[in-house]
Amino acid sequence: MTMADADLASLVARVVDETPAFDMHTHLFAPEMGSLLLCGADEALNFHYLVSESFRVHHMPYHEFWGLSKAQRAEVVWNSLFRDTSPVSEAASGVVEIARAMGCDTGRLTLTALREALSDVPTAEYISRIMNLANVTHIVMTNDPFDDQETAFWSEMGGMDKRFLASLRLDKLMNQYSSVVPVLIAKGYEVDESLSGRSVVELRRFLEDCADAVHPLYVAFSTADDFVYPEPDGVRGRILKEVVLPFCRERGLPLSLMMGARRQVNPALRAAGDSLANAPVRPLESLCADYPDNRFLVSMLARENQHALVVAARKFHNLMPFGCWWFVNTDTLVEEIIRMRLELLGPTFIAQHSDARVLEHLIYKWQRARRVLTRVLADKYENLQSSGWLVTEDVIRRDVEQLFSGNFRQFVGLAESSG
Ligand code: HDL
Ligand code: ZN
Repeated sequence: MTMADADLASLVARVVDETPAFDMHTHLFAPEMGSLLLCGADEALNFHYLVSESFRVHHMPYHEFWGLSKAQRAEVVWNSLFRDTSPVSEAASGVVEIARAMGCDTGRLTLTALREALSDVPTAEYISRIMNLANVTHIVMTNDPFDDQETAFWSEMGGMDKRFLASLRLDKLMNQYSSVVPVLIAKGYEVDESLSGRSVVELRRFLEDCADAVHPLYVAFSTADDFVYPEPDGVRGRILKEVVLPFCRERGLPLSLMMGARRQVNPALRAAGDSLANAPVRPLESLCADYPDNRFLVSMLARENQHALVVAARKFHNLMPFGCWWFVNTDTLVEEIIRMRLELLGPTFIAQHSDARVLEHLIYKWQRARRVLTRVLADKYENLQSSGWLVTEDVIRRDVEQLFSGNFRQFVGLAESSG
């Protein structure tokens, strides 16, 4: 029995809202990792997306802005984006959505009210409150083996909040190898810049030791538009071929390639200084073809690359597109990307990740993702139903569960029952 379009749309909305998400890429950390887990109004207003947008309003000299305290910078951002202009950007409107979800009167929102409504201390209860509001069951961290502040906690990872899971992020190893050689040597690994002698064996041991410490769900690194494969003589190409790919295959870990991030275009903006690049997809196709027993989680930063990525995923089932990353995580582009993927892949990809840097980001990033996915899925199911296909609540729930968690869990080999 077919449903009226309006009934179908509200059913899709309810199922999408009710379906928990597995947030497979964030910059959040387990509460046991202390100040690494950011939360509260001042952290939210110091989010680098807002910092860069605020400079377009206040035009302060960079050194003057960075010379302020975090609270003072939050005030500058607040005045620029919420007092002197309207918070219509993705990141600024997200703060309003966070405030509303946390009980503020957003019709007359003030910085004081926002500071009172959010907590600067990520207690277990506060974390649960935020995760429940976002309907997120698990959070995958971005774990950098070359960040001493973070690795200081690695020996205690086993006893941490089980909702926080690890990924092993290798940007420095893959993109700045010569700079980490002395660090690796100091850690007791016999490596050199030319990858001679025992370097390959020792880099493999380094990865094994990292994985034994954090038990990552996947390994990841980002590239700009410079990713070349095969690159038999290049350092990154050799580390990829001789160390990372065999390590991932034998350990059963997908490799996540996050392509098109051009770092520090404006260093004066610090974390906000990165931009994007139009990255080639052909090297990725060759990689997937040459390594059918490796699995690749891929997100691309440039809008221009999204279509080619989806078509590549049609060619290689060991390629799993994920999320709408960073500069394409806007309503317009998320809708475009989700439609493109559904129309070319069906519900066989990972719909979204939050990339949250501040705990409360989970609220608006997932609220936003659910709103767009509801719009797109309702449209697709209406089309299906108009062709006589039976669309039921069970069918919708199965598809949304796959998009929000199942496709990721199956791709990384995580059993459904693991919490
Ligand atoms: O490289 C990455 O994982 C990116 O997500 C960067 O961390 C970026 O600064 C970011 O936070 N994007 O949302
Ligand atoms: Zn990220």
